Amino acid sequence: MVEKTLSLVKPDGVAGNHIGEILNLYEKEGLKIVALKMIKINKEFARQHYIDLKDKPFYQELVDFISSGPLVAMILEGEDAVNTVRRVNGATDPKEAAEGTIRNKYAKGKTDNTVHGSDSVEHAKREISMWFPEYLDSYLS
Ligand code: YYY
Ligand code: MG
Repeated sequence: MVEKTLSLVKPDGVAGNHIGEILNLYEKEGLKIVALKMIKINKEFARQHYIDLKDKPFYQELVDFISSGPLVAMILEGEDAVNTVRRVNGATDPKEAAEGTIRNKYAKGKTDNTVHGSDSVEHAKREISMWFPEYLDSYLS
């Protein structure tokens, strides 16, 4: 099924000059970048993005990290986009990320792991409406 998903190049990926390579990896998989922006989010927005993890011991550290500097947010569209992005991103812990995945190449740790990808079509819809309200207004209404 053709789906949309949300991907983030997290602050470590931006600081490390990996934006171009990451976009290239997604495009090489046949995914279309249909919306794209660089922003720095505040802590309240970060808490909302990761609300499902609010009871985890690493929640505060995660919120601090994702709001620590500019990041790149995008909507990717394509066949099986949710799973495709998660496969290209690699496992959450870079030590477990397969060869050639973004996290294998660039991620330093479990928190500063370079990229985010929505984990389901349902969550992708929620995340897209949070990160790209203007996209929903202009393209999908
Ligand atoms: O979807 P994914 O990003 O691969 O992992 P999640 O389990 O949704 O966790 C979100 C985010 O939380 C992860 O990308 C890094 C951070 N995190 C962490 O800092 N420490 C952990 N033990 C697990 C996850
Ligand atoms: Mg997740």
